[in-house]
Amino acid sequence: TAEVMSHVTAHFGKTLEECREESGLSGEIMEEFHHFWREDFEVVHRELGCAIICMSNKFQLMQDDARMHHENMHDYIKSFPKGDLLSETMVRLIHNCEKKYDDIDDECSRVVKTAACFKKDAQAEGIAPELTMIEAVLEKY
Ligand code: BOM
Repeated sequence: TAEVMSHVTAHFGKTLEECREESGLSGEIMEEFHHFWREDFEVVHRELGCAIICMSNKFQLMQDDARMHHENMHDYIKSFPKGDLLSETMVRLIHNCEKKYDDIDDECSRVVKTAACFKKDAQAEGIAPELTMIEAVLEKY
């Protein structure tokens, strides 16, 4: 659900600042992580892919090959209120997108493509959060 996704985004997004340097993601490209969900934010920069890898590694959500760690991602989403309602859908959507870009060798480029695909599919499934929903839960984390 979009409500659960707002919690996941707020929590995951807290690690962005720790990952700015190594990913090279400037504030010009992305000011705050939850802007990921803005309709007018384009998920296209390679640096964002590098940042998502760095952020995911804070919670062991990726394997060594920068592909999703299914079990850990499942458990991570389930750790949020009503997370069990979202975990299976989210793992399925991400994995489906991951497969589409399997031929891209550069990890940061592959992850940003996968993330853009995931954003689009999450919007289509009605589980993309509104910015106001995320802002309402930011203070919890
Ligand atoms: O193959 C790489 C798999 C990783 C793709 C990442 C998709 C999601 C990243 C952007 C969206 C974030 C929203 C909430 C937190 C997800 C953990």
